[in-house]
Amino acid sequence: MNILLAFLFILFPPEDQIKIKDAWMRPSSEKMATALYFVIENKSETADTLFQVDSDLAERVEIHETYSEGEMMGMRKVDFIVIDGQGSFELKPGAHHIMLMKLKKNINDGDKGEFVLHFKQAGELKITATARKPK
Ligand SMILES: [Cu+2]
Repeated sequence: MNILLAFLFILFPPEDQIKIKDAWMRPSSEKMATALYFVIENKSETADTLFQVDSDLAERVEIHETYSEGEMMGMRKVDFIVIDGQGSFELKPGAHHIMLMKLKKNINDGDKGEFVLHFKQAGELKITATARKPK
């Protein structure tokens, strides 16, 4: 029985090495920008890297971090986010986020948007985010 289970495990490796939780975005307007947030959970032993996010909602999508320099707060593009093996990473207001620039349409409270996340190990992952105001 155990041999059979091991065999099945090889044939069908668990798909959700990466789990995305609580995906949400801020309501915004056409031509403006907004941010997408979610929690990444890495169930695998190996570290993984998020390096690209695609969306039909915006003309440009970038991974951003928030930084402070003295009294000044700003945000800037980063090339990737690393999630440790058996670790998690939270994108949230005031920290890392996915920046959606030049929105192609209004995003209203309750609207849903689809995104494709690209990970080095886990590959492509499709997620749905709901628009809501920050809690
Ligand atoms: Cu930003």
